[in-house]
Amino acid sequence: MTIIMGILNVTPDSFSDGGRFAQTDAAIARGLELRDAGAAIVDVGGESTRPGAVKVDPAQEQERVIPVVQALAQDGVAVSIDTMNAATALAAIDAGAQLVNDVSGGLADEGMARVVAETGVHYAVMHWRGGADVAPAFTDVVAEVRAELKARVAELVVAGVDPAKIVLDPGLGFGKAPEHNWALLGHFDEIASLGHGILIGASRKRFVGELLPDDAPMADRDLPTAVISALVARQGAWAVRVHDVPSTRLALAVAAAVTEGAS
Ligand code: PMM
Repeated sequence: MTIIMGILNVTPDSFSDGGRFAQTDAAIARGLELRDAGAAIVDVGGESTRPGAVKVDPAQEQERVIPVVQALAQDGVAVSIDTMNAATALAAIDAGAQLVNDVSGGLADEGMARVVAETGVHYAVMHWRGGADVAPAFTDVVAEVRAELKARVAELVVAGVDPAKIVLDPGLGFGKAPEHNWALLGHFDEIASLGHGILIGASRKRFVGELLPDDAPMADRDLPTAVISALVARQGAWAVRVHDVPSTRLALAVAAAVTEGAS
């Protein structure tokens, strides 16, 4: 059964929530709401990775996320920390985070592998070639992403990370054109054949928005996002990372019912 990772961006410049949850109390309340709506994990991030976003300094990042991680963990919420910084990951693990979600897959901070190895937390390793602003350059996106993720896993294992703790993410929208994202979704099996759980982050991304009229509000992207959730659930995805939990929860229930019907 595919689980839901609810997105909690604690950033003033997050494109998808307009920074509404920048304040700690509001962020904690939103995290609890995500859990109550059906998120098995709440993914707390303090640095926007959207194209053009400014880098935050790790101290500022920690100021944003650590009180939120701590409060949610104390309330029994399973928390993941969305960070590329080893120091932030370690502080979040100390505050109760159970999973590190690293969009750089360990490439941005060479200290990350050690933090993950020594603490024994789960590690979501995303495909990344240097950020959201990197121009898409693929001749065979599925083969290249697969090979690069495989190489990443090999390096992390050498650095001491337990392969059983690694989940992989093809990194939709990160240095990828719409056709690359659709190809990765269409060839889900080839990424899954690496033998790790697969995390998919399609929620509200620009390539999803391209299916809608130009003036469609951000929330209109939740329906196509939920459809993607159902499709990848049918392919055995470990988790989907989404902003709107109720729509994806329903979509996953449909997928589960169809799977049950086929058994
Ligand atoms: N996308 C974003 C941020 N973190 N983490 C993972 N594992 N996979 C993703 O696709 C991903 C991520 C950017 O989206 P957001 O700004 O809406 O959170």
